[in-house]
Amino acid sequence: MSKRKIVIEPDPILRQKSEILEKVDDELRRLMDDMLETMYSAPGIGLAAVQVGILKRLVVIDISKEKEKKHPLFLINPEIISKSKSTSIHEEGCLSLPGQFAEIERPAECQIKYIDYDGKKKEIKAKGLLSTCIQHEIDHLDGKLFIDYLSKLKKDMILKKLVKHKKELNKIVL
Ligand code: GNR
Ligand code: NI
Repeated sequence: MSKRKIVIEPDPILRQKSEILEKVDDELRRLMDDMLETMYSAPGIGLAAVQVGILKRLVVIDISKEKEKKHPLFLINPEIISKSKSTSIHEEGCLSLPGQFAEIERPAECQIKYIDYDGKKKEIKAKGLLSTCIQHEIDHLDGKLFIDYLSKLKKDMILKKLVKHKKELNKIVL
């Protein structure tokens, strides 16, 4: 397994739509393993393939707490089948928006279908943090970030900070 580099906003790739995967093979499983390692090391509770520069409809999630047993979820071609009318508000962060957090309102519950690590069709119903995280990740697959739900003023403030942050990062690398 190897850790991959996470793409930081602003970057045009984060705005592109990811493509459906046609087959589940060892190469894809290798990529999922790398994504999981990258997510755990960040640390984060979810990661979409586009965040490591790959425009495929692929997500890894693990919302288990530090002391609990790890419980990774691998979602290939995830699709929301239904969303609840009731909403909930969670503070969200994103590994592509380091240091930025905001309260975002989304449907409280969702039902999704996807293909799992072994290529089997699955369906799950999610609520709470898992539901929030799944919706955040599926947004990534459609080129959407949580800052898109904020007012233009708040969004521009965050983008300005990220431009500055990326310049600092480049100074260290170069
Ligand atoms: O690590 C993450 N935490 C998080 C917290 C609340 C709602 C969504 C998330 S996902 C985020 C990792 C990430 O950027 N996934 O795309
Ligand atoms: Ni994210």
